[in-house]
Amino acid sequence: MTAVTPVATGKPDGRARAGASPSSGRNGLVLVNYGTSVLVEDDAGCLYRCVVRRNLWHIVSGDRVAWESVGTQEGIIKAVEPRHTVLQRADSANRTRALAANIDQILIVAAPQPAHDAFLIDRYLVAAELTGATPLVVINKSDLLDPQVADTLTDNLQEYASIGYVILLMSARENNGIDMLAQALVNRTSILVGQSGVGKSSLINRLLPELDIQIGKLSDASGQGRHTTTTTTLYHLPQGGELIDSPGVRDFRLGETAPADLARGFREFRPYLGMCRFQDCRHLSEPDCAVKEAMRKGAVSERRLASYRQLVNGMPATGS
Ligand SMILES: Nc1nc2c(ncn2[C@@H]2O[C@H](COP(=O)(O)OP(=O)(O)OP(=O)(O)O)[C@@H](O)[C@H]2O)c(=O)[nH]1
Ligand SMILES: [Mg+2]
Ligand SMILES: [Zn+2]
Repeated sequence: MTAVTPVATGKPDGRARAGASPSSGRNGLVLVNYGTSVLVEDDAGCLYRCVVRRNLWHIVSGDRVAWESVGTQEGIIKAVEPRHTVLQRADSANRTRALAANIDQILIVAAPQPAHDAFLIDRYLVAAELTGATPLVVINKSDLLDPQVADTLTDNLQEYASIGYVILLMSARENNGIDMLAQALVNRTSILVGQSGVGKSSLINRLLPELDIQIGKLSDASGQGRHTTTTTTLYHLPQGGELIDSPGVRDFRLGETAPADLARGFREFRPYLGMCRFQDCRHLSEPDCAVKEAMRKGAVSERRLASYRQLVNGMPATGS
């Protein structure tokens, strides 16, 4: 018999409770996917390790599932409910894989260290826009903001703020800005994404102090003592709402996306879409392009248009 992994839920007792009496046809929420099995929480807050058949291997944290119990703390997944949103990425073979489901907000975490990557932030913003989740840009490690780094970071942040994205500046280390983050999470399902080492798990530790997730050590040259997150895990927040921690990424590839959809993913382009000379304008080098004209007038940033073009050019040929 497989033991149920003890995952703190952020509920008062903070521990997995033993399963109720076996019955069939139950509903539940997927907290963690381990590959061939998942950790499911039923409506009473009890945790079960459930086997996943091959045809359902794509289920992820945040999925609502129908399952059947086998024994007291185990089960089998029968079906997955339709998702209202899904965050997905493409692997190196361009196959799309879901990362988390039914999320309302995507918290894109960046920091002065490791150096932020505006193109990566742009790709997450597009993914959020296209699935219908609200993106928030979270800048952690504000305690490390020296004037040099602050300049480029501030330029990028102003760009995002000017097109309507919410930016939250905080320090998990100094416990600054955490209340503001907590408020933004109430009664919503949110996921933390971003590069490895930006402090995603450290933020969860601040929000759920009883959890004590082991966190990574960026400066540990030996590589020992690193606790980089390896599984995507859903936690319940004490004030209501769910927060999903995810492993850090070096790269985040969008799945195959048509240029028209990519353009919609850049929210500041929207007023100009449909106004180009050609109906199927891809806003690359076509004449009389309204998006390019908007850039000339300063309404669209040159850097964001370059990001969009890099995405269009990087898509497989069938994506056009
Ligand atoms: N100076 C400073 N360091 C921080 C802050 N937040 C986290 N760190 C440090 O940054 C390192 C990485 O933190 P993690 O929370 O493990 O980062 P992560 O984003 O979860 O990393 P992955 O799990 O690999 O994706 C640790 O050494 C933390 O102590 C902060 O606000 N300021
Ligand atoms: Mg982590
Ligand atoms: Zn155009």
